[in-house]
Amino acid sequence: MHLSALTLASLPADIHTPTYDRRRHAPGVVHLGLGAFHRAHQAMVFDQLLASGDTRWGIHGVGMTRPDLVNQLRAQDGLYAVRVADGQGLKWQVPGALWRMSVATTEREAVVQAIAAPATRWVTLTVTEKGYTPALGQLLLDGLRLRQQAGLPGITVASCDNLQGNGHKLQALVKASALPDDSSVLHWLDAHCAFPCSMVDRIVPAATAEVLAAASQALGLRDDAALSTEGFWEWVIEDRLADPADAALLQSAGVRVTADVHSYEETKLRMLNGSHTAMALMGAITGRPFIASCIGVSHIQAFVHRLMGQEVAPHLSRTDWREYRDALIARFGNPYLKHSVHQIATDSSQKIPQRWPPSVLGQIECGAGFEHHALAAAVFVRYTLAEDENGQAYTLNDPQATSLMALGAAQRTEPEACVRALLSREDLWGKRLPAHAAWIARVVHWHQQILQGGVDATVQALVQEKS
Ligand code: CS2
Repeated sequence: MHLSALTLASLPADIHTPTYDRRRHAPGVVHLGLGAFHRAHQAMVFDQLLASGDTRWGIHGVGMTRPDLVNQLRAQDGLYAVRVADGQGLKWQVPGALWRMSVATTEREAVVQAIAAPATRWVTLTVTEKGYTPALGQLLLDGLRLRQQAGLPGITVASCDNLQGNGHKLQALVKASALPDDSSVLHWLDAHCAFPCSMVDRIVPAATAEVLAAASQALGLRDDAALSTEGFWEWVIEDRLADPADAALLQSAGVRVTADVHSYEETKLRMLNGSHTAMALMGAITGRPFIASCIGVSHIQAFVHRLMGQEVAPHLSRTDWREYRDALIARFGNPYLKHSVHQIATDSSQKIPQRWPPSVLGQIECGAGFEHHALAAAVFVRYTLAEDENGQAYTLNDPQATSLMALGAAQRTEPEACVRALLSREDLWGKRLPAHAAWIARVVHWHQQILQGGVDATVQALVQEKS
């Protein structure tokens, strides 16, 4: 038997389940990008608000392309279990905020109508870095225009993707979709809708067979949509909401609503996500499957510690970075999170621009070293070979895979030219680094070391150098 509305009552008493009515009200939130992250993060915040008696936080979840997850969730009435586990303990919970589901590619009209529905007050997005396309802008604009035409109130449209200034990017994308004679919708967007920037954080790996098995053990029911996450979560959102009263509500559920999201965004992107990408690429090449297997290796841990402390931290506006760094190292080591390095290495070409170059440029500006980032960049070059150090092939899952692999293949015969070609790409490194001779020279150096001695020996050599 599956987890569903019918079987919910049969769950063991220690599993927290929704007690509020999930059928009587229309959803107040449309979420675009119904992946693992949203279900174990924001959906659990909205679950808390629903549990407090506020019926406006049910979610219409939208899968952007693939129907499989939406189909599984439909078969389970939007219910799924989340294992929250780390050094502090382990518990299972079934959040109940997901009320409706659609797939954007095949049910676009339903999504537009959901955005335009009178009960909708928020649209939240986790569509990944590569999701910010004109098609997304058009989808949102079509729904928002219907609201304007119907005389409905404006809404909050909150990008929650790992992009710096994500709210500004989304607002610009939506506005760019409007035609020149659409000026009335543009005025309405400015006057009535809010596009706050937002930083979200919780490590939520794609579910594994082990998690699904643990779920059926804990629930006594089959759950094809179960997830595993850590206890830690953070949501920082700019205090620019269409309904200003939402700020206090979100705060009551543990969300930080502030004028200064920027400092949280930059810290998280460069420390957490920057380290993640470096470890993921190292893991892919050395054959270590999970982030926990990478951080468990002393020289990789030392590398990440130094990357954050020496090259990232000096350019952050947040002063509590030491605590943040140490907490991150513990989070990366969480043995319950089987966070696949290949999952994080996915779309590296879209992730690197936010995660690494800002710190390198910061170091260059103050005349300081950037060896850790240069080594990470060299690891990325080696990664484009699509074969680990044991000769095992892997897939580059990236919108730029074809061009990256075409450039990367040359490293077998002409390594330096290959590094130079990959470092010349402004889509990855921005405008300044491709012209920075010292940066290129250091990446070339570390890449040579990697090809000669392997990733582990190279990382070891760097962390043994005096800091
Ligand atoms: C990861 C993130 O896959 C990735 O690129 O770095 O998903 C990371 O786990 C989250 O941002 C943590 O909040």
